[in-house]
Amino acid sequence: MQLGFRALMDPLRPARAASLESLLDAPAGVELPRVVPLAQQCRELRGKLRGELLAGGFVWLASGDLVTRNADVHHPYRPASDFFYLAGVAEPGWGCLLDLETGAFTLVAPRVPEDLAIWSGPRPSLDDVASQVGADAAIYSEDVKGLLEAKASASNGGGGSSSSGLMVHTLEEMAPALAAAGVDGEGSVRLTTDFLPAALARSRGRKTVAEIACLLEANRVSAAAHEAIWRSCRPGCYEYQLEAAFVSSCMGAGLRQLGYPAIVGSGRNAGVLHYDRNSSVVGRDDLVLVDAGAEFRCYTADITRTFPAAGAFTAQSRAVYDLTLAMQTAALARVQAGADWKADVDAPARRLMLEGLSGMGLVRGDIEAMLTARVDRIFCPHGLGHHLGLDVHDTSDTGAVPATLEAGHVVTVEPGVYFMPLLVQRALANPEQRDFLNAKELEGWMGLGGVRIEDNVALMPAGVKGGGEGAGGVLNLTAAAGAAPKAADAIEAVMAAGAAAGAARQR
Ligand SMILES: [Mn+2]
Repeated sequence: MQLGFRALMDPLRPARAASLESLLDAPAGVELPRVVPLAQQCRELRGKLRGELLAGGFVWLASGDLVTRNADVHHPYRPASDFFYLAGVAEPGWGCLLDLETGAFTLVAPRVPEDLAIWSGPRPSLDDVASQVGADAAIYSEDVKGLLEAKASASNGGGGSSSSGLMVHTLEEMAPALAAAGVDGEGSVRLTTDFLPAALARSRGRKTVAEIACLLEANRVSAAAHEAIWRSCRPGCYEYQLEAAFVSSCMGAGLRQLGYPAIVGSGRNAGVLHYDRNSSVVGRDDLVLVDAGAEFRCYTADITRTFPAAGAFTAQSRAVYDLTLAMQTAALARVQAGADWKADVDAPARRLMLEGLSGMGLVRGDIEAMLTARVDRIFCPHGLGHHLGLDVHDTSDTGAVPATLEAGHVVTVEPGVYFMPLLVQRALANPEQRDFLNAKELEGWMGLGGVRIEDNVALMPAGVKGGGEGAGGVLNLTAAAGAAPKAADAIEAVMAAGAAAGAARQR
């Protein structure tokens, strides 16, 4: 079904239309960011955080402990994001101290019983870990108190030290680990949680090129893993078997952990936003929505693709798919430094969705009136995206939802069109919304579940070679990954090749 979405796109900035294709693929002439040694990456981030905390004193962060799964079994370990950001260490029970005056960085290791080596193998040597992440020293936790008290008595006035003591900046959830090392905020070492949360949010919200390189690496592996699912999908399999194909592809490529539980929803499950039961049988006529991403150095990709289980879109599923892709194309074209997320990126995509649904005969009436009545929210109840980094819903000064886009921001762009029974039923019972819906026609679309298409986009920091401010500096990390194409025809082609290879193996 041709609905003429291109004509509906109405770019806010006509000049940008010419470079639209460059947003969909790796922009020509843009040098892709490269992963740098971990020590270099962390040293730069420590310097950046120091710039956010103008006063002196120390920063204390802790890696966090193993989390119990059941009895004496633990979940796979993942360090606290704020700790890993500065320290680059992925070991439970560690801490770190950043001297804000000198920049000296000290890792703090837990003292563990020697017998633990029998069960868990030898601990890494303190010096090895310190040199790997560019730390100036590594000490055991019993030496933390002495280090801080010596610093407090050596300093007299200025910076973070004064007659009232040495200031240690930390986060509420990380103070207990410091207390366990004998520093409880009484005496000459004072603790404060007033400044560090905002400083971390500001710093983490604007990525360095090295961090963007980590996200690109996560995207490379994750995009290829999405394709692996398309090639292996056979109707009649369980959703979790597609999840297994994703995990296998990521681990095979060297990335062991996902950034969040993989969402693999077929049929109506595709319309469940955070569906991760992944336990249904995939039907021949189903669309399958997969939202999954692996972590590289704890930086996660967050990619969504939707494909037809049997390898070919129907006219109906193709119409919804193409509409969603048109929404994403329109939103991507507006991602640039200075753009207002809600007005410039989110709103145009919603307007476009209502135009499309209207063309399909599913809604009717004036588009502006529908937006006022929040009819768009029936079919797309979530925002167009969020910040992305060490956390899948990453932190920034405005929280996970972007406000005004800036150089250094990395965001997801993820429009969706869903047919959720609960939301449609509610709308049909709502006098402000029901007249906009074509209930009879909608019935025939509910089995589709939904479509979401999600890419990760970096606004390259100013001064980066090949990037810089403005449109030229916007890099679609998922497109640059060179896998998991979005055009419906391209998806069908990958699936056809996968099916042919599978048949050849069977012969
Ligand atoms: Mn997302």
